[in-house]
Amino acid sequence: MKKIEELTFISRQIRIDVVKSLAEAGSGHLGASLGLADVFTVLYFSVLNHRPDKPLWEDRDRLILSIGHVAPVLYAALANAGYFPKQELMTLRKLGSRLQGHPGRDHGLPGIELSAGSLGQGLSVAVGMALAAKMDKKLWKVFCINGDGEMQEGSIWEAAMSAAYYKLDNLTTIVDRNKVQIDGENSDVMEIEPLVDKWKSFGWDVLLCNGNDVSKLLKVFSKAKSLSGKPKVIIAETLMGKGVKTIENNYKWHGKVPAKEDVYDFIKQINNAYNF
Ligand SMILES: Cc1ncc(C[n+]2csc(CCOP(=O)(O)OP(=O)(O)O)c2C)c(N)n1
Ligand SMILES: [Mg+2]
Repeated sequence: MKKIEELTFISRQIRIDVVKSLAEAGSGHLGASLGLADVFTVLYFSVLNHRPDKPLWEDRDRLILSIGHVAPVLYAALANAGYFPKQELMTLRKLGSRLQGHPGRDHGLPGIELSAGSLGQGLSVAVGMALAAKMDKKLWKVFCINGDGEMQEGSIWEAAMSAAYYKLDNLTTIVDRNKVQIDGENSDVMEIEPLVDKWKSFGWDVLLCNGNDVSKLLKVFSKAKSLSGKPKVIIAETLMGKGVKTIENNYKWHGKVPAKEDVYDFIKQINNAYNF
């Protein structure tokens, strides 16, 4: 099987797992979890240097999820990569589960690098880790996932400024550019454009990419890897709800889940999107 076909197959599985686990939970964030399925697939199955059998391997690349609300796609990627048994996905948000609505390091789930949920913090943590790696002369890399609504947090720009100052070319952040957030379009809440110019002016290398195309994502990560001297940001253009046509690009699905009786239809739509 070709690499791209394999990754595409995995991203479909991750989308299905996200839908099933959220429907079982009865609450949570479906929209951006579906939108980010391709980014997580490419990261966990191609880009990251990691060992699911040894989650705390010292030389692993670190993936910092700043937008903790998309925990379902992180959990689905980790389970499919072999960090923990897939059946545990169905315990999402249940009392006592290691899979809480937002990731918590102290819940004992392997592969979780940061307790997250309060927006605007992950990039600062990623900067600290990347700086630590540089100081210790370690070769591992740091990747961060941010939301576009999250760009409205002032702390993002403080972190961005420091990353450029310290020339952290071992840091790549991915901005989920779905153009929507909890209450509507980013531009109706607080415009974040011109986003490329903003990052450039903060001293970052900026790459734009279709975040719902695994082959384009592979290329952009490879391009990012080849750049040195500055931190890198990949602005990944995604669709909220990607794969389930009837909910795509609708901000009302930021924090909604399908009813159990709709799961079959949602999975059917995902399979149709993949010509399955
Ligand atoms: C500091 C903070 N403020 C508000 C929230 C509530 N909140 C959770 S997700 C979200 C929307 C963020 O927008 P975006 O990053 O675009 O995520 P998307 O809606 O695309 O999933 C908000 C306001 C939060 N988690 N943390
Ligand atoms: Mg958004």
